[in-house]
Amino acid sequence: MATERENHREDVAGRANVEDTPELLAYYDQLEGFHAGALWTVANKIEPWAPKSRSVPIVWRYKDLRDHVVRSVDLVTPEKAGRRVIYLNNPGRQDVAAAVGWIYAGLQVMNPGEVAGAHRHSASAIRFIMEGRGAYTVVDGHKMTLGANDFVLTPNGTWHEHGVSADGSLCLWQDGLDIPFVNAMEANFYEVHPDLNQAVGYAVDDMTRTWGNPGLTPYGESWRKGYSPMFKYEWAPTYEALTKYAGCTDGSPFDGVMMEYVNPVTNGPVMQTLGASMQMLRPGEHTRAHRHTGSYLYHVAKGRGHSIINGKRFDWAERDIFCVPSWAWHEHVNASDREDACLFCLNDLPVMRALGLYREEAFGDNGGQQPLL
Ligand code: GTQ
Repeated sequence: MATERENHREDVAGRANVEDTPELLAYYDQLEGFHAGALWTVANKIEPWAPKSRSVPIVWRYKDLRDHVVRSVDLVTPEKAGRRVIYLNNPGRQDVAAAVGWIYAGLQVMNPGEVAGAHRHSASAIRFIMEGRGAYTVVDGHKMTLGANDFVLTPNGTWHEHGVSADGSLCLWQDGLDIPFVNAMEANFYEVHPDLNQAVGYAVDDMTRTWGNPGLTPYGESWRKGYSPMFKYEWAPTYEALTKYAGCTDGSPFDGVMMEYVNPVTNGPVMQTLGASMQMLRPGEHTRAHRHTGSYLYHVAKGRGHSIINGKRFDWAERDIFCVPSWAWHEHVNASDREDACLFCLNDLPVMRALGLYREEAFGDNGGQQPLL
């Protein structure tokens, strides 16, 4: 395992260490003219000792952003904007519009009675409901009603549209998509629904009612698509599951009591490219620091506390969103001695695991990083 010191040493045997000479510089110019280059001029950059994320750890505070997001309601219509969204723009990832790594995220807002038309794309999406009554999403003709902390999937290639019923209230939610990843793969297609809105063809919430029953699967039904048929995961059963599990486990020293959302047919991730989990930090809990590959976007579903990411402290409260870039040290602290805190996490772990790129490491034995700030 490369240490931090080794990461900065590029002059070791076996690593590129060629000094520029006028002759070499002229040679590089010549190669460039033929769209070629000498590997030793880039080798140490393109083959780092350990992952070097360009993403910056950030917390997006809801108290700072909410009013700005709501302002967009007066500025643009969903018809004109397609999706009325303010996206999270990581300073290290502006070129690909990512919140962290290859994950895009945004805050979408909708008034009662508004609808954002149906479309489909190669990117997969989730939405995590933040506030409001009456929000719904339609996925391939299945309508899902959505409340706070519910989490809904719109997988790769599915038609989807969002709206708020006329008797609802102003709704805000977090979108999370693998747009930057699919663009990096140069595989993104996009299509608008010919009728602009889909016909609802099933009983409301049928997919969760069919596939979302603990320990039971519908007799005689089959599902072979690459994503979960349980399009919506509700907050109440999620919190109940965490509470039950917390009653009989010590949890992980690094993550507290954590559960992954799964495809009930495979027990694997909810979609092929995006995974999600919810973790409970018990009152006063301070997790041990570790790091792993993959990009992680946390949404504070409940409570308040802070996380130390690469030595820097980030305070968070309910509805704040923060990111942990690949291979960044991180530990979480629940600030309350009485209440638990819950963190929803969207990540690209399914990609890391499927491609054999997942790796993790604990931070020594001292139980935590020393915050620099
Ligand atoms: O709702 O389908 O924030 O396609 C960005 C792109 C949301 C969506 C976003 C999208 C959507």
